[in-house]
Amino acid sequence: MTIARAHTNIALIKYWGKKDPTLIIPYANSLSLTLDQFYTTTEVTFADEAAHQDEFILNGQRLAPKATTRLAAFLELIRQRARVQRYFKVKSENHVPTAAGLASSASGFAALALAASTTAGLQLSSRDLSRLARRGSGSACRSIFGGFVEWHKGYDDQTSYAEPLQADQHVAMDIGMLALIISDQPKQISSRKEMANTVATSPFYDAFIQACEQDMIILKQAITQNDFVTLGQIAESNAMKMHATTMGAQPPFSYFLPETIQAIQAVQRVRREGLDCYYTMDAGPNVKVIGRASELETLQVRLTELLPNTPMVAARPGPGAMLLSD
Ligand code: 2P0
Repeated sequence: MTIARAHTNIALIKYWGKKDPTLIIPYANSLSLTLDQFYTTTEVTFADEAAHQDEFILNGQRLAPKATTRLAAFLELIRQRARVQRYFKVKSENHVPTAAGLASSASGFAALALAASTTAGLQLSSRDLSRLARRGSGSACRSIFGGFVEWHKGYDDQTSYAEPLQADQHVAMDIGMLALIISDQPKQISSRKEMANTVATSPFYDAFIQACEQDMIILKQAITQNDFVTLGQIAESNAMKMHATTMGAQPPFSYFLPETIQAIQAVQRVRREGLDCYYTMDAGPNVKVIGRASELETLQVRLTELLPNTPMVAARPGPGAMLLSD
């Protein structure tokens, strides 16, 4: 039995849009921070010889076959590479604090890539594991690594993978995040669907991709120079540019809820009061606040005064995917 664990990651430069939807090759490089508080633990074994499909148990619940198409296609890819015929039994637990409503496809596919490829007898380098995880979900390729991670868009299956920034660079930064739980409801439109529609219809999309290139240069410089303020400013700006693309799409769409705006205004207010903090958002209404790890508790106390009904979870940089047992 193989057990693997992978942590989720939050992008500071967002991945939004696929050049190749089959191979999941993005239009731009992205850069994320892997977090310690949210992770998936996945156990994989071979099913009995007689089994005629893969079996998935998520958080103790067996998934219906129609909910497993994407997972089964991913395992099929591993079977082909390893030249094995046997189906798999997969048991997965998402350790995301109750009602967090945070995306789990990144940690989920990263943990599954490691556990299933190990079970199948593939001994992949971290880079090849990252390439494999990418085929399950784009952001999963970044969860193979800890700390600050860049996904190089590349141009084909071989050249599109994630890579950690130098370990000494990420240890130097005093950084953490507060996840503000605005809503725990399933998202209205999946990121996969909305990013495809944005690429196809939004006149702002090209401008976003160009901005990502510039933002990436400045952000990487900020990490190297341990410049927290510039990092926060760029992350905030990049996230809002991503969300602007969906408003320009046809039909226009936004992941914002009224409470999202209130949370953003609270972050802006705390910043005016003198505590450095910045917001970012992914394909949902929740707000992640980037703060200094050493000031995270103070930040949480002040934001809780301003947003008393919003649960918050504090997280710090987390590790890459790991085997717990093989
Ligand atoms: C990111 N997001 O960089 C961006 C920002 C959401 C907003 O990666 O279709 O679940 O499986 O490749 O990885 C969410 O997209 O999409 C995502 P697929 P994924 O974190």
